[in-house]
Amino acid sequence: MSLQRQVNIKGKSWVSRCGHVAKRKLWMVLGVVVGASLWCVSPNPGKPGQSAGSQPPSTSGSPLVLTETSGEAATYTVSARTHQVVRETGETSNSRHPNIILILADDLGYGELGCYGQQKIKTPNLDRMAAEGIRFTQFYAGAPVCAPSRCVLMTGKHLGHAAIRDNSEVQPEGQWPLPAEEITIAEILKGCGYATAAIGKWGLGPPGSTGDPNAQGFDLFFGYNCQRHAHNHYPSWLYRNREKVALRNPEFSAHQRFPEGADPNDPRAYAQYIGEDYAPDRMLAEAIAFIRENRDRPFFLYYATTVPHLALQVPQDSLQEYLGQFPETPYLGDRGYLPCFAPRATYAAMVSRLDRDVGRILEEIKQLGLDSQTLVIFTSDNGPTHGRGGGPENGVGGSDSVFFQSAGPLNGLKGSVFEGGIRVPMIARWPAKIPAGTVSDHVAVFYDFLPTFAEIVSAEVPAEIDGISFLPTLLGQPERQKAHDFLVWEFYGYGGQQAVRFGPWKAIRQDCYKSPDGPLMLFNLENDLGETRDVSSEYPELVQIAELILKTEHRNSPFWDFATKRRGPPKTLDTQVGP
Ligand SMILES: [Ca+2]
Repeated sequence: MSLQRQVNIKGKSWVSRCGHVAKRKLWMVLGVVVGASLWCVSPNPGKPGQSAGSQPPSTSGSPLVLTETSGEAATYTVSARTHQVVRETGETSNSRHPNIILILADDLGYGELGCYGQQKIKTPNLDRMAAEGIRFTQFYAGAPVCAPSRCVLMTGKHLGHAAIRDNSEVQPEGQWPLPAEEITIAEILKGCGYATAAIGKWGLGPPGSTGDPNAQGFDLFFGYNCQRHAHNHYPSWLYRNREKVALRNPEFSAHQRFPEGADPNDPRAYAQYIGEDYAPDRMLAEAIAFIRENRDRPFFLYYATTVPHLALQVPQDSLQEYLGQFPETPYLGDRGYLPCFAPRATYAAMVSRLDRDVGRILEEIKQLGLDSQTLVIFTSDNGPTHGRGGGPENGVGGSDSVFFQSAGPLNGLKGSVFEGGIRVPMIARWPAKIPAGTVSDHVAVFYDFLPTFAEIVSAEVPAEIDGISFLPTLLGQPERQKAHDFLVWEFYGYGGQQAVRFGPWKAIRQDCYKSPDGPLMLFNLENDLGETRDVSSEYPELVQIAELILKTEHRNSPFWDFATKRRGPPKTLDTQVGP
């Protein structure tokens, strides 16, 4: 059925073929046409025996041919068994759009889940989610750091086209905002009747700006608006929409050195970096409440947890699971963030607690009877934490991506367009639709989320997006799956970097601010997944193709440009523009 409806998103007239909402219109038409002569047709017909006025027929009636508002003729019958109107296609009135829960970890590496090969950190819930659903082996983040990656996710445009191409802080808080005209996933789903919530870390514009989550399609926002604020997992407040909600934590900086004279081997000396309300716990509670409140209608929950991003902080009950399991050197705060008595145990405990939280969300869905009508996706916004190789002496904030082999077999960490910075775990579970235990090597990327969700709800997508829906892969129909000719990253942080993946090939340029036309490296991921052997001199024609793709896919930005060394937007917002 191709019922179309006009919706208005940000002053633009938007044609949306949203089955659920459109069907309501149809039911109204049917109610008028059919109700008078047969019985009152509604999306929720009264149960037999209820005094709802008229009674459903006891047997299926003659087929009813109606012209839908699209002009198409369609045949309907009334099911004797379920008392529902059935379209010729078999579609019933109680079919509704699925709920969508998109869980985004922060700085979780490709190798940090058991189902992706992790040996030291336990992630039983995510491993089970993968066993019950699908696991992608070649899934890519939008960017190697937070804000641009989230911009790509929300808008369906790669970094060569995206509005936000680096982390760019503005004063007094927050990051440079998404422009008003950008169409987000949340706006598309909201336009299709979804309740929408963003819970966790936002990073795409301060409260009251054009990038405020409430101005970008989310009915509810709860969490950290500013990425810097999210450096502390025990903040003294979080936002609910634009209001500050107090937490039972003292105010303290997330970047401190261990006090001189204190004993680094005394765990009690670190108590000052732990509060009472762990922000991820509060965010989980909000997520569960949102799910419960919206159990009877389609909902979209974007759950952007702040874990396992630094600082290293975790409640004691989770820490206990790992204390004493690894050789430890107390971290004293000399490489940023907060001192930590047992940094490895703390990191592992943070990931396992996140895994526990995912398990709780899945359990809630099950308890509410929503299991089969809820698509749950888990992924990460970029690769694992860095720091000159990431070892125990170098890792930023006491992290140790070498010890945990956080990037698995990949080269590079957060901030790099080598695979380790951008290839991320991606698991999806939807019991009624996704065949259990599937592993897919389909090459997909953050900018595919928007068209995938749009396809699920039969909505139009904005004309200028770069993504391709991976719904066929989810549904176990690889023969229907369209492939990307190439993927592109054009990242303006960490010296400036570009990358393009086409087939098994990956071309990379670093230090773009120094040499915008510097040489491209070329790797063959099929036989060199670790990107250790540059074969650009052997395949000059492939280098030329990569060069052409990067040039063609670049769109000028007012804020970022390698050649003129424009490194970002202004540090303050001149005008606070919002609804
Ligand atoms: Ca991140």
